[in-house]
Amino acid sequence: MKIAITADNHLTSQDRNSERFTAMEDILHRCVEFEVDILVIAGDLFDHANPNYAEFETLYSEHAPPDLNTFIIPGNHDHNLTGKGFILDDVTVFTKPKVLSLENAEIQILFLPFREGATMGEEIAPFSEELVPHRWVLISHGDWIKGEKYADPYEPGTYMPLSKIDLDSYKPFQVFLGHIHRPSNYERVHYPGSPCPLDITETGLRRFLIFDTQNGKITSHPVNSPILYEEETFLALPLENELAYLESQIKERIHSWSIPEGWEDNVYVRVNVIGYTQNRADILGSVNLHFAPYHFYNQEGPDLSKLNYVDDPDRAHLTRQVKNWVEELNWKTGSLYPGKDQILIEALKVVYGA
Ligand SMILES: [Mn+2]
Repeated sequence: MKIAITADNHLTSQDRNSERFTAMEDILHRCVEFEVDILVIAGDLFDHANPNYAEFETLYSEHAPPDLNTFIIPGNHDHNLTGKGFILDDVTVFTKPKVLSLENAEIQILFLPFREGATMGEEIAPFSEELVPHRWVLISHGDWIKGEKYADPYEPGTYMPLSKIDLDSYKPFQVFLGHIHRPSNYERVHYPGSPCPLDITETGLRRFLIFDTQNGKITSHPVNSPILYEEETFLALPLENELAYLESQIKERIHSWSIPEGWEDNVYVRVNVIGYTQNRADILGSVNLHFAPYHFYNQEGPDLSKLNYVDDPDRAHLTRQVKNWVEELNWKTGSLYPGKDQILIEALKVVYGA
């Protein structure tokens, strides 16, 4: 049995955000393609508490495979979502915690709708006798707290937390959560992420997940969202081959997006170039050329406001020297340390006095 998981679709109306409906449509098409049996929407299907059920239903009726069963839980945005809003037989909303035992799959699914002020641990506890360790899957909407301790649920900004203690006590096989829009995986905890970005802060390729109960495997599948955002900053240096230096960074960064061929037109990118150059116009030309297959976010064009023109052979020589030193540094990586790029930027501020 194949279970597709999405969340945080944040549908408003076709008028306001047709792109979010298009991303949902793509997921439904992929459900046909992959012969998905169950589609799970782990909260925030709708952006707000008075959703337009009918527009979703129209889309669903047109594109969902006929034998698909869809299970939805409310998230913090659509917390009062109700099954009464849907007239489709194959769409079920769980407004209360519910254990579903899948026939032939030897697996239980616990659906925990978002409940304000609750922790996931509290909501799982009543089912602890019923759930078979390592043979059940959790679907909910909230924050995964990485630490060993419970986070204070009353602390602002924490939504229905799930802790490591909960995982260790109740032993779900896998956990699929809505709420965090960035696609992420932490051991057993998986956020499919928003399938269509809500704004420029939600960068990168979007995805949904498929959990195959046959082999227990989870696969990630890109969503052909009509909007994808990227934001990139490049460092220009007054080297002899400064354009080649910039171009290699740009190529590397675009490659790292992993945008499938033919999706270039979906990408809206914000580009900053900082640093020092001997020719600002050449830099602009190079950026425009390499990003030509994509759109600039908000039609803003690349931001070169922090790119300084320099014409000083001595300082250029120093720049090359410093760049080599930094590159040769045996430097620790990790969030506690500044990256080599940051070190270079700070060093060049000294060289150029700005
Ligand atoms: Mn959300």
